[in-house]
Amino acid sequence: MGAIDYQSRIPNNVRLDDDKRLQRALERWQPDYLRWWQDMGPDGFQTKDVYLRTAISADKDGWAHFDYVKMPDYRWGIFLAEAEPDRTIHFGDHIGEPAWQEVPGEYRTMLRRIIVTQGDTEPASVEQQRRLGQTAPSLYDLRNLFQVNVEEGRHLWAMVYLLHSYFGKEGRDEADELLARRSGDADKPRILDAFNQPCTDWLSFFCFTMFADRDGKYQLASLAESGFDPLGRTCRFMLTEEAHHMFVGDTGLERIIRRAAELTAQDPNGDARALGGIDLPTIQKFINFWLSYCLDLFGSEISTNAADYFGHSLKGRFGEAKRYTEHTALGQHRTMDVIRDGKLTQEDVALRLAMNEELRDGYIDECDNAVRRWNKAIAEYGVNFELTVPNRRFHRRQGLYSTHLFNPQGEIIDAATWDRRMPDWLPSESDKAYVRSLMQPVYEPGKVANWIAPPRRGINDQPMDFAYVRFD
Ligand code: BYC
Ligand code: FE
Ligand code: FE
Repeated sequence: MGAIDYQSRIPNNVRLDDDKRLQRALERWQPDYLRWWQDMGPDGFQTKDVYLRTAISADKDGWAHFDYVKMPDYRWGIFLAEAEPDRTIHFGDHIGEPAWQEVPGEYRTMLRRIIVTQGDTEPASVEQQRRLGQTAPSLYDLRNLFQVNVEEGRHLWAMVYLLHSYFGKEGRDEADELLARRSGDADKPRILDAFNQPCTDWLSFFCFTMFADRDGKYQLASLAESGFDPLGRTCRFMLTEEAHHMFVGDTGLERIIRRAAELTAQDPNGDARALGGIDLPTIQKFINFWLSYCLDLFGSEISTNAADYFGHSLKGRFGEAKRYTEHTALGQHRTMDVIRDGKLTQEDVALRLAMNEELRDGYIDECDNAVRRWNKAIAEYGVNFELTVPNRRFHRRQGLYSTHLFNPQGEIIDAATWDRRMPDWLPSESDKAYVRSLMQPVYEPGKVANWIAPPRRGINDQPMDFAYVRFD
């Protein structure tokens, strides 16, 4: 399996040549995809050489090859992780049955919905980020943006492959719709809220790749456990690409935070803005905004959809095979904070109904760890400020907590308090305008904008002053 066929019009490791019908269907979709990329992909830069990695094998080691590529020439294709022989289903009601190689009829609609939801986020993120190239803080960052963009494009291909292969006419129609919805569009928006929010500055970009791509990691990991084997294998390979997206977000935020701390320490009044940086309180507000939208991406705390996905062996928990010993989740409960008569109280919820919340737990732990690391960096500069992860109930638009107002500590507050304190918690128009005012492109090799620290090392062991994007 491993090796990828690059001779075909659509690179793949799924023997596309052997299935002419499927190949023709995908080849019909390909020009529509390329038109979408030209219209909605990165604005400008399409004729520039970008130092990109391309998958050359789906093996765990040595799968990536780095070279200059013009983005429209990127070889978007279909790569699945290697099949495990004789794989059986390992969770839910179908434990012990051979993994499905075809879609079980009774779960067709449900699976299609999961795949469409996942697929929809990929082009959405490219649309959200399409103008960021014009204000990149360095060539290194510009290249990372485009790497993330082409790979999100490939993730769309991954889901379209599943729709075309396993869902017939309906699947092909859904694949067309994935190119028709538009992030933020009033009439044809993307499916999930976080993917309709504008992402027009680099602080937002790094928050997005830190927090939204990390939701991607958790969702893909739970789908990688799926009893529907082609979905599992598709998601396993996507996860190898996802690691870099989160690296971009995590290190990008860390670099902004370091620079903020450094400038705070340098300025006599401790004001990073006075020295052209982004101040730590503003960074906190951007974190609050994006993290709360990304917590929504896990769905309702109590969800019959989630219970069905798990019960039907379609979507497992994070690390289901490796980290759990009991795989039915029956007869078990978890305690959940719920609101009764306007007050928070705890109730026991059947574990299957709480699967979204279980997934959210691991995600929040990872965010906590990152913030602890960032706080260490701040302390290194002798600056007395600690970033925090807002409570999971803060600023929610979906789920149990969306019906009430909460402060970042997770306490219920009234509307007057919310209105008064909101400017301290979420980016105000003037915060956004300030951050936007800093967004001036730096395209000289080795140079970095003033509001962000340089990266620790280059991409693929290249030096920092390497021409990650060529402008000639
Ligand atoms: N916004 O039972 P509920 C990524 C809807 S990121 C708007 O709470 P469920 C990436 C829901 O659709 C990973 N609507 O939710 C990152 C339902 O609507 P209907 C993406 C929302 O189904 C960066 C209703 O509320 N992957 O890959 O248990 C760059 C009640 O549903 C939202 C996936 O999402 C929201 N946030 O769970 C690029 C995996 N949340 O049907 C890419 C596939 C819920 O009542 N998706 N609703 O009208 C799923 O597994 C589930 O659909 C969800 C929601 C976890 C999203
Ligand atoms: Fe993705
Ligand atoms: Fe991603």
